[in-house]
Amino acid sequence: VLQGPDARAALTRSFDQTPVPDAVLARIEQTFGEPLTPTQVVERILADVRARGDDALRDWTAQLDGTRPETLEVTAEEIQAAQIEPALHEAVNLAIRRVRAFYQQQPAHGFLNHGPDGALGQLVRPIGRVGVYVPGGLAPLISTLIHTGVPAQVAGVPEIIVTTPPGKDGSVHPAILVAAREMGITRIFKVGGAQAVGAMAYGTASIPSVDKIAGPGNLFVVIAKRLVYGQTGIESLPGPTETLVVADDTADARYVAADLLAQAEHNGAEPVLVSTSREKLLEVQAELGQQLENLPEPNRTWARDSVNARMKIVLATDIDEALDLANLYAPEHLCLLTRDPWSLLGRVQRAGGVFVGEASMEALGDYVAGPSHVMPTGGTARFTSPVNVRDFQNIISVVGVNEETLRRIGPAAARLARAEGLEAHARAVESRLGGKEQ
Ligand code: HSO
Ligand code: ZN
Repeated sequence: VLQGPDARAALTRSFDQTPVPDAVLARIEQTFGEPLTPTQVVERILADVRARGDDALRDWTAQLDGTRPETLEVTAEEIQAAQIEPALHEAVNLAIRRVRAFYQQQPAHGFLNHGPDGALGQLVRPIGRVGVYVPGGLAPLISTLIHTGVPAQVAGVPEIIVTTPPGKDGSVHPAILVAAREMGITRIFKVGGAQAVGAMAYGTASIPSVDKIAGPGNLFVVIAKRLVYGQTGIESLPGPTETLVVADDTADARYVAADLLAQAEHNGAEPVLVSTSREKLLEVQAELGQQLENLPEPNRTWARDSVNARMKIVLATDIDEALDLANLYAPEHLCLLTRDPWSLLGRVQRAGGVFVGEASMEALGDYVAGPSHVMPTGGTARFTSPVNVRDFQNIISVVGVNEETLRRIGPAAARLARAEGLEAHARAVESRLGGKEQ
């Protein structure tokens, strides 16, 4: 149990120095025959995709996902034929509807103010083509397609493509295909990992390059997104998930444990518990042990790995310190299981999402609450936001002043230009001001 300065140290993060799990390093060495860093691996993959296009995608997919897709694109017939049980299909539709309804409320319009100055404003335009990365791996994240694609659609993006790693049998989970169909998305590619990011950045014969790549992924996907930025846009760097639960003495230990385990079963997850009560910490730890035992495999192994490798347990002196620590850590998810959680909202400064009270568990937010579950991880909530409509729009500044205004403000521009040593700028302004022949 961490306290005081130790707790602060444990919750102070460095994105660049996040330790790479041993299992990942071992897998790299096994695959490449030498101990490369994840960044070196991604650089190799990206260079290969750039040079060899589709063939590189097939080779890396065979190597890393254990299946070789001859055609990379899911056919229209496959999408059309995909079926899932009716209750799941309804759940997919409910999620789509609720995420859409949520983002339709986000103000995302421009302005153009015609006033005495003429007109100044901002045009808002959707991004042309967006690539959504849907993680596969341990679990096919059906909901991630919805939680990334729907905000893009609300923004007005005309073309959305999807990449997702195929399962060992070479197929994409039918629920992902059904969700895409319900959303009206028609282009889905069976490629994941850094190679998918490379394909969307550079384009290949099968996969068109996109203007922006969105969606979460594992360490390699995050590194790849960072490396291709500039060639294409990225919305943020959402990586392995994390949840920080603030629990006081009134919290129900069963719920606290359940919420921590729910995130722990994600690959690479970091569960954090901050409590103001030592008894509660002990209670939750006992609950955690028990609930872990009751999880079926393979989930138990996944969750236990996160708990053993990365879980942090903190005892705070009071609720103020608990919130300070939460703001320091800047968690992807901040869950408030306290006496009066609404009273704490004003103290929340840094988090991807805040989950207020017992009825609003993070797992609900993962699926059907409304806001996108793609939220900033790794402490990036200090400067970025959950996926939202603005991620899929560009702003274009409009400058349209009238002549009267030009006469009033032009001389200042010319003066600033000469102070910068930029004579041609000054003359461009003065040529319109008259009286000063060049
Ligand atoms: N909690 C994950 C998202 C997710 N959970 C998808 C289930 N499916 C990252 O926020
Ligand atoms: Zn989740």
